[in-house]
Amino acid sequence: MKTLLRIAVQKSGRLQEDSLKLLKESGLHFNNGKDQLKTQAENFPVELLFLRDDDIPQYVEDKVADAGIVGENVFVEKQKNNELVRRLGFAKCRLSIAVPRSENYSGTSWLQGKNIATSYPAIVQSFLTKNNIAAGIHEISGSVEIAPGIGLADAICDIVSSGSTLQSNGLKEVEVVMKSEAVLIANPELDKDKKDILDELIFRIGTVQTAKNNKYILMNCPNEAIEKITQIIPGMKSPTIMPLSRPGWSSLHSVVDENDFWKKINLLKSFGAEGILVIPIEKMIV
Ligand code: PRT
Ligand code: ZN
Repeated sequence: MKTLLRIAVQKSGRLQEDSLKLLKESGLHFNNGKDQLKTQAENFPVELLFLRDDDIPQYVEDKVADAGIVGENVFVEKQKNNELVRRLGFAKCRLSIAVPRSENYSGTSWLQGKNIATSYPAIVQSFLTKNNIAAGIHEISGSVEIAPGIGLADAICDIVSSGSTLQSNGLKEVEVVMKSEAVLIANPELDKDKKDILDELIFRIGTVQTAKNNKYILMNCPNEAIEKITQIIPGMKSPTIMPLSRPGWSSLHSVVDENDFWKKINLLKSFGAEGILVIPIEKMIV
């Protein structure tokens, strides 16, 4: 029987859409009809299992799934026999301690002897231990942000993204305990066939991520500017240069890092570049 790598993804929630999108961009074709428990890719030896995110690390440890996509916060909290094989760059957030806005928070010593409500007791305990603080941990599974308001705890430790949930509950963020993003985890003891499939998938994810961080850029420029432009956007090896029918001008094609792009654009214009086009890249193999 053909080996399939079983990958657990969130059944519904914040991670689901981007997880499936990344797998599709990595070239996997599958149907993900609503309420399906599992589905098999048509063109790649992968089966997807749809599960609650909190259960995924345990299933990966038990080899019910071979790999999974979860928030790093869940991976760290569960402390299962899982290996982090790739950061995926979406669902970015932080796990932070927040206290009522009226409190005069002076530093971690403020937490001494207090009660902290959280869904992440293991992460909070290790933060407290590291900071030599003895505090109570009150584990609750949802609506953590209301705990101080109803007298259940003095502080909370919860996921923060924009900060608006804290804001609307009269809380302020005082310590970032960890930063998180979606991660691909796997059982560390996969057999060779499964490991080969996982490695191929990781390679493909890499090409998608590299492509996302880069843009294809085209522009017209005076010939005397080619050298200066080449120095700031060298591309993968060197830019492609084609003469324009207008004497003294060329069309220059290159690849530019998305993060550098805005910094470089004014420089390119100052060198005389015109008609600059920036185009997304689908896959990039370096
Ligand atoms: O049903 P299931 O158990 O699978 O899902 P879930 O409800 O446990 O998780 P879900 O879908 O809410 O989140 C999945 C993962 O997304 C989390 O484990 C994080 O890694 C990541 N993530 C990214 C977030 C957020 N951003 C986020 N903003 N998870 C939760 N939130 C919540 C947070 O709990 C708080 O209530 O959003 C609120 C804060 O958001 P802001 O923007 O108001 O600060
Ligand atoms: Zn969950």
